[in-house]
Amino acid sequence: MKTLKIAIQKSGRLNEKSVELLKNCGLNFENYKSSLISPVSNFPLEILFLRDDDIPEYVQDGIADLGIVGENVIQETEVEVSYLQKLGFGKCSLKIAVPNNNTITDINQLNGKAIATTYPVILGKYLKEKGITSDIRTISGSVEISPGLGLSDAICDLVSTGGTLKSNGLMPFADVMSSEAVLIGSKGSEDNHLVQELIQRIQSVLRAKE
Ligand code: PRT
Ligand code: ZN
Repeated sequence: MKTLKIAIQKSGRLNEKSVELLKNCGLNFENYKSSLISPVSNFPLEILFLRDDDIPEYVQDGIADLGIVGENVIQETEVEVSYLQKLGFGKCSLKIAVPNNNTITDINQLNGKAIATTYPVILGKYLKEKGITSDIRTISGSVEISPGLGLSDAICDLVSTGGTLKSNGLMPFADVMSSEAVLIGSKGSEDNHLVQELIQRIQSVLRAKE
């Protein structure tokens, strides 16, 4: 029987909940922070610990059969994978936010404005649908400080509590997408009976939490 591989985040916001979910599925494995791969002793499965950004491609390319990652990362990387199950954690929304003292009241006023983001693909599609042409500035982090530094007129970033926007003098202006952690699989992985078995275990863990 072929051993399956599931990719989860090595460290960060989704790591703990991903590990907890798999443990609650009755899977026995060591959660060594230093190892990149952990065998499961009671199921033909190996766990790969990766940067979240790499998970969609690993799954698309079949290096991992399954992955747990935020929908935002999947959409941004534009991979072809199967969505198998929403997991109910890692919830957040991708929002456009503007400085509190702004004069923007209508989304069309973003025309010609500079928007800083780490999500240029999703933001680009959203603006195109609305017929808006903005100057999308892709930066790799600390997006929230960019309006204050005069680098952009607005930002597009993930928001959960809203505390980060607030402490940077920004207010949410438009919802681009909502996201949560999902289980994804390589195309066709859903036909594998071990994958089916895991999905069923995950679904009963989720049901027990309701
Ligand atoms: O190292 P690696 O590349 O694996 O991790 P990462 O640093 O890229 O991601 P990480 O661990 O920060 O987030 C992993 C996933 O968690 C994201 O892709 C989302 O799907 C999900 N998630 C849920 C969030 C948030 N909530 C969130 N609030 N990801 C990031 N944030 C950040 C946001 O970017 C902003 O800087 O938190 C800040 C805002 O939080 P609030 O609570 O102040 O609104
Ligand atoms: Zn990342």
